[in-house]
Amino acid sequence: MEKRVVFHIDFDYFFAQCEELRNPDLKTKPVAVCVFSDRGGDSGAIATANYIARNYGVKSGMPIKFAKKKLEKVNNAVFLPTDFEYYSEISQKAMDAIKEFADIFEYVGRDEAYLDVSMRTEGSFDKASHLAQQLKNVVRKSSKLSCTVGVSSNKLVAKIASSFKKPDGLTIVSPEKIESFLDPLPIRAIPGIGKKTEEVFSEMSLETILQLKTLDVFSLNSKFGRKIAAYIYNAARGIDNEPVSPRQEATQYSRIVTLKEDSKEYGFLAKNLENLCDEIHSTIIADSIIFKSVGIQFVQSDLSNKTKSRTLKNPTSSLDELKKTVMHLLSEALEDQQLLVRRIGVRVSDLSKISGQDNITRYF
Ligand code: DGT
Ligand code: CA
Ligand code: CA
Repeated sequence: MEKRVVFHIDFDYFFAQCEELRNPDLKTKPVAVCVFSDRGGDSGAIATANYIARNYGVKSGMPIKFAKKKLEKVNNAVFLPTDFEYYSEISQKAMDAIKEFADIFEYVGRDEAYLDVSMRTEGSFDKASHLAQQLKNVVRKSSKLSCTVGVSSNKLVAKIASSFKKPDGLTIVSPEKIESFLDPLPIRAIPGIGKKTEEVFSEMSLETILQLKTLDVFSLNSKFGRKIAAYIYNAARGIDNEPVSPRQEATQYSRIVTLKEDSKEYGFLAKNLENLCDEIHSTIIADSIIFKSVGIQFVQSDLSNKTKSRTLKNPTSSLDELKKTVMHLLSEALEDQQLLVRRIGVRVSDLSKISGQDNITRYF
């Protein structure tokens, strides 16, 4: 078997970076993205903040009131509500670009993914380092996002490496460097070890991973139980055999855009849908996918949704057929249209791989 090479990608200050993307003026200001609770006022928590706001002590999970206090004396601080749909749109674009770099792509969440690149790098960390740099450039070009990449021979160390230097970081830990990389790190650098577990070790005067390694598996067992103990014991030694397992964000491909202006005019909507069809089509071709269902979606001026869909006679990857179906659905949807359309989307589903071109590293 080839040596494994694994990337962990994490988008920097993700929600806040997305907000900066659509409003570049924010880049020079402290920005906090807030999940306002339905109790109104400032009740709720900070989802994330850009690095300027972090410098003032604003953190994910912190009550909005605390964050406002921290930024009290800063007159240009900006507090924004979340817009998950928009963040997903950005994420999807970036993930589509990222997938192209993987032998096996594992979607973890909107701002995170693992890539197995063992085959294409032939197990070489030199090649991996170039590939990772290239990937960062492509993400920057295609979606204007900065991300941080960790590279190692397993998922665990790749993940730890990606949180080592942020934002816009790239940390490469080749197998022979794993030990010297991990040893000086604080124990909480191990994913899953939170405040509480850290305290247990603190009470034993254990602060670093090097110190953690002085505990034998039996003492760990008695403190945490067999399963967690085994995880911690192995993690401290950089051992992780978990494969990167092919996982996509969904069993469908979809694209949605916010229209330049609200509208219910066939021509204008058709033009937008056509672009979306082109975009979707290029990704399904790249992934050797055929689809059997096509749908369109309106988000209307009152934010309500309207969808239309159709199942085709046979699975296809034809752009013409996609467009023709979408235009039929559009006419159908506009028949009794009252409200203006604010956002419009296309989706294809009922997917399968084009037979004969199956690529074992990617499936649904
Ligand atoms: P970083 O450190 O540059 O990766 O910053 P983020 O903001 O990307 O942090 P990350 O990767 O832990 O989380 C990704 C997104 O998940 C983040 O932009 C907002 C959301 N998120 C993270 N922590 C919290 C939280 O405590 N509460 C809520 N509501 N959302 C969170
Ligand atoms: Ca992140
Ligand atoms: Ca993350």
